[in-house]
Amino acid sequence: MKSSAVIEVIKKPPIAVIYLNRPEVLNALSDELIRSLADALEDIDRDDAIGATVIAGKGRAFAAGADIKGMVEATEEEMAKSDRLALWMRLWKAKKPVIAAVHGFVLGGGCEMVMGFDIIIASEDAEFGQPEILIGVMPGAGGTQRLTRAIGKHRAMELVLTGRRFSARQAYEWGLINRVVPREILFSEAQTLAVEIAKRPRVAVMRAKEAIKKAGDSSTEELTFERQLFYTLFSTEDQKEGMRAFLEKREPRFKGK
Ligand code: DAK
Repeated sequence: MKSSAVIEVIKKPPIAVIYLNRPEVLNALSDELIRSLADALEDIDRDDAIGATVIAGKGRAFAAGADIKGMVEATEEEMAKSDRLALWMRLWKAKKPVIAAVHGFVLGGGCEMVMGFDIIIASEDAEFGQPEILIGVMPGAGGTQRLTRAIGKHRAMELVLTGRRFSARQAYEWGLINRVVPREILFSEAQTLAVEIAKRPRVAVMRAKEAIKKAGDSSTEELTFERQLFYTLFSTEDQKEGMRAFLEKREPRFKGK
């Protein structure tokens, strides 16, 4: 699997490492990036030399969310037609374990992406959040479902309705992530764990992953329900105002419609 302009793929059997590589926009998750990542994970699933993957971000963030530029002017109909959820679902269908090694901003779709992966290791500087409400929308890639499952209804409600960010330490205390480590050892921690898992019997690892997801992950139906609500917001004035305000670097003026 080759690297593309927006991701870098390095195979170091028995593991693979994938870097999100749009540092100039804090690794904003464009459709092209998600498609490249899904292609890479599917290639890794077919590669007998690889048993686990580490995903990390280049630059000062893991990912600040889906690419707002690519959504700002979309209509509800266009969003529904784009079928982005199907694209994102490909990421979470990876059969081999995926370990996210996150630092800096882990926001919106960035947070949603890693919640759908298998293990999350964060550096002390990582900041999580679902800030979509601040730009006139709501989480649309599993945030309302997976965050609620992980940390409970009341905490998820406060975070999603305010858009406030929370620290790696807080994420750990709430049970959202596996551990918090100093930035200098983030990558080596993730890599060591990936190698350990990659050395375990491959088929048993994949079956165990599948079984745990059945017990603790969101169903396609739940994600579809959330996505439909998310798309309806693209017919509101507040979505246009919120996203335009972000891109124009000004405060939004919401009207409640
Ligand atoms: N999209 C596009 N560009 C972004 C971006 C984003 N999400 N986040 C940052 N950037 C760009 C900025 O515009 C800026 O670009 P230039 O002005 O330099 O051209 C550059 O990255 C650096 O950002 P800042 O200058 O803003 O850096 P600061 O340190 O001042 O602030 C920040 C960092 C992370 C606090 C801030 O950038 C920020 O608030 N970013 C937006 C965070 C956000 O709102 N994220 C949620 C986006 S909505 C779905 C799938 C996915 C989703 C929904 C549905 N389906 C499958 C249905 C997900 C939706 C979202 O994630």
